[in-house]
Amino acid sequence: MTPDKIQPAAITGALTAEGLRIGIVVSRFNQFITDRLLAGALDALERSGAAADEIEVVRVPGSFEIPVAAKQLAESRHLDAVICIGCVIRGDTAHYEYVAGESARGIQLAQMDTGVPMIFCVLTCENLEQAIDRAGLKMGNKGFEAGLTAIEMANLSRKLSGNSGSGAPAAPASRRSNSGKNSGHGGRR
Ligand code: INI
Repeated sequence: MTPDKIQPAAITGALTAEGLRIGIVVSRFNQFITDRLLAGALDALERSGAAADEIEVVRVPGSFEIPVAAKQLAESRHLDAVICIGCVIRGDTAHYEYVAGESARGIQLAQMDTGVPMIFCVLTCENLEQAIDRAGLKMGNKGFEAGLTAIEMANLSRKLSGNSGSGAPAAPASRRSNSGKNSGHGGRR
């Protein structure tokens, strides 16, 4: 006879955005696409109960610039999550590889440095058609998915860091200037 399997309860993040502070960094490059992703993200946040004045939108020139803005935004505004929106489309040269790769790498570094969940909503497409399909056509809207992911991760992060909600205190300056060594939320909230 096999022993009963244990079923530990999983810690999960709720899908309600009430009381969350969310940042969105959006690239102007391929703005035809990124504006639609932004609209999808805002739709997800609004329908989940987010307040307009708790959402901070920042625009940057291209996907390459997203990481530094996302990091600064997360650190200075005490956000629960940051959605990073961009669109990289392959061209004739290797430029695409550098922009897409460094954007992804930088966003990951930013979230590990700050401890603030950063949602990767940078499309990396072979052509414009693929991008359009992911910005509200055949493949849905990846911005909407990113909005939901931000909400889940923000709530999960609050639980894991033992913080139940609003009123996040500023991270002490000493910690902020020491980013990279601060692997968690630390004094951020
Ligand atoms: N930026 C993008 O967001 N998508 C692209 O497809 C792209 N391409 O192909 O060049 C792009 N380049 C600009 C880049 O992000 C920087 O803004 C630029 O290199 C200045 O640092």
